[in-house]
Amino acid sequence: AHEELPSTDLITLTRHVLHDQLRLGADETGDLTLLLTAIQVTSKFIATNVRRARLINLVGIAGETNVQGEEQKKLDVLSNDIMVNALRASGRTAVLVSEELENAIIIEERYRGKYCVVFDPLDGSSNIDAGVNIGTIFGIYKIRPESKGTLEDVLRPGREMVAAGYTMYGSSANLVLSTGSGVNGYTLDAALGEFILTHPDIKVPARGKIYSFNEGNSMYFYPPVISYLNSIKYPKTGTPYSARYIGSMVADVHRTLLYGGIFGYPDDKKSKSGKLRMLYEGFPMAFLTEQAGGLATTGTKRILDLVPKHIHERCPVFLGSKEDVSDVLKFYEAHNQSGA
Ligand code: P6P
Repeated sequence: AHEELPSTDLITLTRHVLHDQLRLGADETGDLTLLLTAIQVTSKFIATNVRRARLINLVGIAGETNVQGEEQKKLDVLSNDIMVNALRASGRTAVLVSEELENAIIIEERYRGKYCVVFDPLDGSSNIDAGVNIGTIFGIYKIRPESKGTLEDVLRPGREMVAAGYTMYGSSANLVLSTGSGVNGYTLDAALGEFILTHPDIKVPARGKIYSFNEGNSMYFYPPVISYLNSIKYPKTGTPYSARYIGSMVADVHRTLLYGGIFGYPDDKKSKSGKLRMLYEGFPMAFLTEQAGGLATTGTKRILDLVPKHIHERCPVFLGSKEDVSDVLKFYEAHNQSGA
């Protein structure tokens, strides 16, 4: 049989974002559209390298040479270089923050634009050798008025982001994006080299039946987390939740957005601020979750209201279905009221 032919009315990411820009009104200069196109290209490039890595063992450690005798770059280092170069070359960025770089990059005058991009180029990369889904996570701030691009442009609450998204590299490449008016999912059609709209207007179910925590940290969990988990594992009525934990944030969040339930990486006695990074893991995933009708909290504060003091600051994360996250908040409130 013939391969499924695409409909004649293909909604590509570029077309969909352009439509968004037109909807946003004339004042949009197309800069965000161009920036998102640059990000789209990096996702395609990284997807190719991730797929190849599994074939020719590209994932060796940095410093070794491969069969061609080339300097071997770890996939996350390579992905970082791909993103930094493409974002700089787009001429639409002023400040870049990467999980791979100790310091922020301030783009030189010649290439400077009006957006700041914070990103984890290959989150979950420790899972590559096992063939587990990994991903690129990004968040975008518009530069503050009159600013030439400084750290202050990214040390801002997540609620000031204008866009956020991730690309998950698995059996296919899925790009999930919000520019502030809902969440859409696109799947890479490698033959066309285009991301095609496959999940329009993603909405997190009000409640799910899946919880996603690394329970290997249970001995360090604080009481509200232990009480919450017990309430869904040993429910007084109904059936227990299912446990699903992939250990790759993009994969765990993607499932949570589509199926509902809750993903959590709380702060505990071992990780005082949790493990996940505020700027380029917490904020983008919280932005997407809220845009999809869910909630994202630290347990005591809305994640998007946090203000990072430095670019690699960590924060606790509970995100997902509104009702499931509200249940966690009840245990934190009860705990705080008891003052225990
Ligand atoms: P743990 C991957 O290393 C990562 O940064 C996230 O993608 C993932 O959610 C988390 O860490 C997993 O951490 O401690 O459960 O292995």
